[in-house]
Amino acid sequence: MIKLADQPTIQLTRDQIEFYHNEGYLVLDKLVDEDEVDRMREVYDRLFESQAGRNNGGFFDLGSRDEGDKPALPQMMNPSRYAPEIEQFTFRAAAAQIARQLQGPLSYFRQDLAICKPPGSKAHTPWHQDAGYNDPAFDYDNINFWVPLQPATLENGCLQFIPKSHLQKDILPHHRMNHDPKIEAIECEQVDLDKAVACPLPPGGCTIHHARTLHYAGPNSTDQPRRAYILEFEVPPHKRDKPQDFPWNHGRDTRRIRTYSTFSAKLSNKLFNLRKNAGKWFGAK
Ligand SMILES: O=C(O)CCC(=O)C(=O)O
Repeated sequence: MIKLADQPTIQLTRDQIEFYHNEGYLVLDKLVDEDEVDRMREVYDRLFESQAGRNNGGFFDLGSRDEGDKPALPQMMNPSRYAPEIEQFTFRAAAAQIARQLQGPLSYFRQDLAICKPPGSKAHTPWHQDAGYNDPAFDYDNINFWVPLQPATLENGCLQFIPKSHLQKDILPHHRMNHDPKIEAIECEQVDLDKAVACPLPPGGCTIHHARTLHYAGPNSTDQPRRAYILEFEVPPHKRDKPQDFPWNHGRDTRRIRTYSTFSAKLSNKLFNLRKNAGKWFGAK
């Protein structure tokens, strides 16, 4: 079983904690050291080169129909599943410490993911609320740590947020990107763009956002990939008195869903989840 590396403590100030709860996001200039970022970048590029997870629905194109071999906006679920050495880096332990300060002692790691915008990619990540992908019968207070492995700028697609958009409990109306049920990404229909705040970051810094905070990332007009490594932390979700309906999730027919539904993918994902939960129950931090 993998044991996470011991970590230096990052203590948020009271102002930072208040800012996160009031605004729905927070910017930290440093989550991990640059040498960790360099080591992580090597692993990351290897994983994207091999399209790890393609056969079980864990690697897909977020922003198009995903019909060819070269996704325009490649996303990988659970990169640490394919490269367990990621758990020896400080990303997860450092983020977990901060997550507990924001979510309380029940906070636990849910998953990691990675979204890479290739050089010159015109693909934007549409405005959305992460909870719009989840079960509409529950309220989620999950948080995402978004860590760039090179500078994140307006030119290569840093994250942008709509402050306070997490305060309203109901998820806003969304649709599948381009109204196309074959595309994974969802897009919000009500965004006040005048309120958008762009958050450029140095490598190894991070933005932290709530599952209801509206966010977006623009295209990458540079000649280098924009690599983002993302960690999600959860507290047990609350069952809503009245479930919402997310019509954008009905009739979804993406390549990811089709791949995910094959017998071998189901088996491999089930085994992965069993191993992950066993780690949680039997003491892996
Ligand atoms: O990296 C991106 O383009 C989008 C990231 C995102 O939507 C998220 O971290 O929730």
